[in-house]
Amino acid sequence: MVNITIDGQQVAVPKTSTVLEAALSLGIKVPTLCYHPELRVEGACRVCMVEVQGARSLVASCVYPVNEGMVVHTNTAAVREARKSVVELLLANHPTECLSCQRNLNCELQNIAADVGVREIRFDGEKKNYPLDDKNPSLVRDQNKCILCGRCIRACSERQGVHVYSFANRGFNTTVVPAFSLGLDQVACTFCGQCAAVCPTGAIVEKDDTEAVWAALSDPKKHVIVQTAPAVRVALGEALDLPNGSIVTGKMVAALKRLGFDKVFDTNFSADLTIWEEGSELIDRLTNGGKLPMITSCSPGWVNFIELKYPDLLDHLSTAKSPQQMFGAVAKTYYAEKAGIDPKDIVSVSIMPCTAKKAEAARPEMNSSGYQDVDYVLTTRELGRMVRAAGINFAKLTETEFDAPLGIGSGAGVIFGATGGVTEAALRTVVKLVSGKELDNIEFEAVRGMTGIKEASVQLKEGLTAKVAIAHTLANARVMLDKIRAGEADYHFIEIMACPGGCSGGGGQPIITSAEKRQKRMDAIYECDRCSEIRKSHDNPAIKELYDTWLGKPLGEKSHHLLHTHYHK
Ligand code: HC1
Repeated sequence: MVNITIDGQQVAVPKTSTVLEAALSLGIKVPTLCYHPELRVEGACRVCMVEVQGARSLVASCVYPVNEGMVVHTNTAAVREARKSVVELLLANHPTECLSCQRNLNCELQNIAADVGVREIRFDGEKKNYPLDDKNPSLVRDQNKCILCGRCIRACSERQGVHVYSFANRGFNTTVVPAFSLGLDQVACTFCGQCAAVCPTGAIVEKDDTEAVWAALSDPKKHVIVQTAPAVRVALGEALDLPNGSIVTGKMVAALKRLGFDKVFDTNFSADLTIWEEGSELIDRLTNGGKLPMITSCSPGWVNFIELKYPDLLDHLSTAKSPQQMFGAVAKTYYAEKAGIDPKDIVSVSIMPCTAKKAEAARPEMNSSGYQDVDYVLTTRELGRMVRAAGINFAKLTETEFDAPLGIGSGAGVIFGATGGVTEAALRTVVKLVSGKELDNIEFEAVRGMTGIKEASVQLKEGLTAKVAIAHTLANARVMLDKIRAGEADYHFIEIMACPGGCSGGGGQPIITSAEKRQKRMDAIYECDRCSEIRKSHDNPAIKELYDTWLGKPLGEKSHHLLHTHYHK
């Protein structure tokens, strides 16, 4: 440990700490922009400058290491002036369209400008005039709002191992761009949205589909239904001024009804359906010599990644569609028939924690109902904005139940939203299907938690043990796929989710900047499971009815047509 003094307070910190980390440990707020606690430090923006006694000039605290006996001042006239100048220089060529920016009131640059006391833009610099990169279904990049912090570059390369972005050019012309300045639709982008999740400004945001949904809601000829993903219920509250990790399932349903949706359904329903189909596929591969390890296919950022980077391994992917797309196909066929509504009049909306879900819904093959199965995908952030626009006092809403039958889901369905959850949900059902016995303990602690790659062995029945692995983030997916290529992956089943922590850390969730906050969402997901009346997918009565009255059996002909898909090399 090293002893240092910051603003007159003494503190002992690990000798590998930076001055910023030491200050934060004392609760001293130092403004930062290029710094992100989960990414490598860069020291690019200089807004975190502090005074270190004996140093020749002010130092960037995010990269400056502590030393024994160091004395630091974070609040001197020189520090305040320097930080203000840095922010003023950033604003000199930044568009002044805060009021119409998607990140208005949620922009780190805006907040810091307010904190350091910028009251006028003293330097009226040359503005940039780059075209919008908006030709893909998921993300919009506006380089004019980019402050060159490099957080998107680091998230895409370190966290995701995808390496779409890099710096280009010099001086005033420096930009952050995909290769050859191409649009995201023309490069190997997975649309996971982790770049948007770390962007401090409105330079990378989700494509906003709220106007199209408002239009559908005000069209009296349309029957507008909505499904809500497992991880939305533990994060939407954050967008509406409730504490991080609040479980807002009932309020979310109430808000969606207030917005005018005709039916509010739950993606947990189709997560249970996925378990039936994917679990049966696993058993089929285990017993009939199919390709192993079988890998989950519900995270669309992950599916894009394997298609783009490891197409030779595509036959490892389960052919089961994601719960979002199973829901879409069932809604415009089974539900339409049951409710006596022409599917052409149904508008199917989903609320997802994920930007890649927009691209998934737009895939040309996702039309097994004869129509686009899911018409619009909104992120958790977009739903938050709609609730605000409607003037709904979210905190005061009375909790409301999902509609039946597509709103009936199990605890196994809800844990899809946390890394390890799909595996745990699958094991709860596969053990029953293989052994005929119900599990005594359905909570598989070994597959839970934030470790990047987890492994476990589970006895399915006497003499048959399944070896499973779980990876979250695409950088960890890469490790797993390299292992398969090298013939070193002796697993039967692998779960891969593109985002850190699984969908709870999705690129469309309210923006958070710490692993602790993500953990709170995960804890909330497991709490939702513990409180569920039904905890295993095979106990969901609405799914039983779906098979008994309409689908037939898992992996049957109708299932094959509606619930399974193929991939692109
Ligand atoms: Fe997910 Fe899934 S868990 S992919 O993260 O399988 O987005 O929440 O809805 O489809 O169920 C996302 C979450 C989500 C699907 C389910």
